[in-house]
Amino acid sequence: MKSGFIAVVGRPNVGKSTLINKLVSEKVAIVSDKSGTTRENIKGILNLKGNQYIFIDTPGIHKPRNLLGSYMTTSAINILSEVDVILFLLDGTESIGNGDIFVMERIKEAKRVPRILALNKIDKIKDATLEIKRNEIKEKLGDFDKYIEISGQYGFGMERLISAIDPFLEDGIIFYPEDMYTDMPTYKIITEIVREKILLKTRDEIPHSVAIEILNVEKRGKGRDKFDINIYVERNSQKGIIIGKNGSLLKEIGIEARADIEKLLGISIYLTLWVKVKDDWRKKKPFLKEMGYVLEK
Ligand SMILES: Nc1nc2c(ncn2[C@@H]2O[C@H](COP(=O)(O)OP(=O)(O)OP(=O)(O)O)[C@@H](O)[C@H]2O)c(=O)[nH]1
Ligand SMILES: [Mg+2]
Repeated sequence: MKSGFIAVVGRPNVGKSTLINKLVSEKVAIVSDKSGTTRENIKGILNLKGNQYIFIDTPGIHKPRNLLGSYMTTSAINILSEVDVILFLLDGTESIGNGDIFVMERIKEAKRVPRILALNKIDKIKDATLEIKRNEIKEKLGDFDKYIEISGQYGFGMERLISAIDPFLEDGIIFYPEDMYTDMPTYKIITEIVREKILLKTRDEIPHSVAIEILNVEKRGKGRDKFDINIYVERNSQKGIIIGKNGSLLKEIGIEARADIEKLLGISIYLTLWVKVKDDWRKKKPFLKEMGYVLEK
């Protein structure tokens, strides 16, 4: 029996969360085409052939523009020193830029642990380009303990990825029960479901300006449980957009979120969404603390 903690890191949008969901075969982390989807470290646990792989999904490492951004990037960087393996993910459809080099520098600063480089999204890359990529990686990022090419979305290269990690697992302890695939509490998963629906239906600054909080849960015995959820935005104009014409967008968000929450909980619920404005909340420490976006001491 072996186990290990594997930090999955990289720039925003390279496919970290998609990969972890695929590995764990469960939707642990929300995914979207917008950079900055993941805000916190999230564990996705895979039990395979007696081994336990604890993958840690991390927020994309970027140059922060506010306190929320610093929290996100710092969470990802801090975890680098606490794991057995670092899995650095690159988006194969893009050339290696300053963002990737910045991540590499942070990896080099962390405690030395095995480093695996995974070139992701190869479903979109021609074979001939792969050779060029390999050279570009060597030149710009240096050498890794292992190098693999994968597609998290389509599940290409998952066995090779597991085989690349295997030599670095530690003997002995299994940390989590076999039926546990994440350490995220149910209430957190619920707020993430709502956030995902908004991410998928809005654009520009709105997805980044949204924070979700469960205001109240009323357990009603034989009746349906009632959930009241707050959606915080930073501006009045954003509130209008999320609500939509005659409440149409908020209604759509509610219908889709309720369906997913019901699936998660295995019961029918009532869901009411409230949109509230908190000016510039991403810059305000007390509010970030309330939302859980602060580093543990
Ligand atoms: N073609 C292709 N697209 C992918 C693949 N993996 C992820 N994507 C897409 O890339 C986008 C970003 O995916 P995420 O998994 O949210 O990326 P992330 O690295 O977790 O992003 P952040 O949480 O913002 O740091 C989404 O639109 C995915 O559908 C892949 O293997 N192939
Ligand atoms: Mg993510």
